[in-house]
Amino acid sequence: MAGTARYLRYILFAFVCIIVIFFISSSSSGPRQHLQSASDILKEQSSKWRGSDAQTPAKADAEKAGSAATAHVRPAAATPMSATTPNLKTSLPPPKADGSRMNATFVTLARNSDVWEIARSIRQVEDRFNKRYNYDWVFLNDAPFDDTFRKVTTALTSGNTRYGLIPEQHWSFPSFIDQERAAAVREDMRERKIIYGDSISYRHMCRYESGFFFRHPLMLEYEWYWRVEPSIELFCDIEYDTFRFMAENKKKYSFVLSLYEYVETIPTLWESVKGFIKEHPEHIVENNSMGFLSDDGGKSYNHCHFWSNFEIGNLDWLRSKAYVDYFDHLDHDGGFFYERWGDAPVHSIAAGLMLRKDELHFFNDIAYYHVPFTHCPTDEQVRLDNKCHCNPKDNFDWNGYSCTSRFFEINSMKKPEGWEKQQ
Ligand SMILES: Nc1nc2c(ncn2[C@@H]2O[C@H](COP(=O)(O)OP(=O)(O)O)[C@@H](O)[C@H]2O)c(=O)[nH]1
Ligand SMILES: *[C@@H]1O[C@H](CO)[C@@H](O)[C@H](O)[C@H]1NC(C)=O
Ligand SMILES: *[C@@H]1O[C@H](CO)[C@@H](O)[C@H](O)[C@H]1NC(C)=O
Ligand SMILES: [Mg+2]
Repeated sequence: MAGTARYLRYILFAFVCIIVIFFISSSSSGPRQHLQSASDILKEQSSKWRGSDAQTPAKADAEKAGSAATAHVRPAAATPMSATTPNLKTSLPPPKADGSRMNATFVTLARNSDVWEIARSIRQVEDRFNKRYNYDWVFLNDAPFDDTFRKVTTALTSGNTRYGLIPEQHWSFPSFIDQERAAAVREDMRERKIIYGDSISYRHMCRYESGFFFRHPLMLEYEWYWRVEPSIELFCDIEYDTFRFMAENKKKYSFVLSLYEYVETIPTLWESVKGFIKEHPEHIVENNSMGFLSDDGGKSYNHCHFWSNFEIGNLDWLRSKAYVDYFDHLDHDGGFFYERWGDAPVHSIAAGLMLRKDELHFFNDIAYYHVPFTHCPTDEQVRLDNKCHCNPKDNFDWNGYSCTSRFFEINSMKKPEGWEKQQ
């Protein structure tokens, strides 16, 4: 009997010690926890402990040189976190290790000189999303990537990195383009101070993103892509696999920001689109998003487009006959060089006419910045739940220059509470 009592005293003493330790350790975790009862703290801490014996991606022992000269291949295996240095902040569940990852990659078009700007983007994408999924990252360039670019980007990513050179014929003037006419246009746009109006490389870039990146040999190996540009920001944790979301919800194209295009850069784009519709009516689907693109049933373009510096989309759709016929038609009309057609309106019009409305998705929970616009979720609970650090005052969604209201309206979507105050 006396022995049992002594054991009980030991157990009680140990329990008190544990509670004291929890109070000490939680006192540095912010004011949120001050009013919690001990049992809440115990529950919360124990769930953190459960999360922390999960696996984290192996980094240090990653094998650096892959078999192919252009790839840095890492083992998919993960190492258990050291038991002596538990990370109590690791509250996210680990990625599924059962091969349920999607056939997907990040893709970035960049110059060597973009290295520090893309480094910032990668860091944010990894911290907010990819450290849990370790998706591959494909880098494409019209010139060979240098050592610094490869080293820095490989060090920052959790998945395999692959570096592709763009073939010359995808980054040059096609034979049917009159170079003198194109040069005259650039000179005229320079005088009119149209942004990137005098740039040849920007035009090659827009044409490449419109018609070729998804056909690069490296990209042929994937079904899904997420485009990332230099100097972007991600403001919220993304606690689910966005690629899986796209597949399971039968989505093919997605956006976070939409706006009106500069008219001067696309004066005849819609004429070219109408020519395509006439030539290939079979590619235009029922229940499309014409209402997003046009206010008069298709006679004219209202210049609304999804901002394509962010995209999560389906590569097989871009490689489909419908999309390739569309790109070829536009390409032969010459506006990538005789005007300055951007890949954003080109992708958006394709998605608006050749996908069903319900195949497009607005990623409200991907809070995002690319100069000069921000998407920050309107709903406070969304921002708190996902640890967002954007200022809601910066949200562009309901601004008069945004087309996102229009997207909500044609899809009969309910706008979030408080949207009027952000107009
Ligand atoms: N390789 C390569 N990438 C480019 C070139 N010009 C632009 N890019 C990339 O194309 C994307 C869009 O260019 P950016 O300068 O961000 O244009 P903006 O967002 O429209 O102002 C970015 O990912 C750039 O890194 C180029 O001449 N060569
Ligand atoms: C991934 O998708 C590409 C393009 O659809 C396909 O060719 C490839 O076989 C797929 N890979 C896997 C592992 O399913
Ligand atoms: C278009 O939408 C209508 C109404 O929602 C539906 O009845 C019809 O089946 C849809 N058509 C296609 C091709 O999806
Ligand atoms: Mg950019």
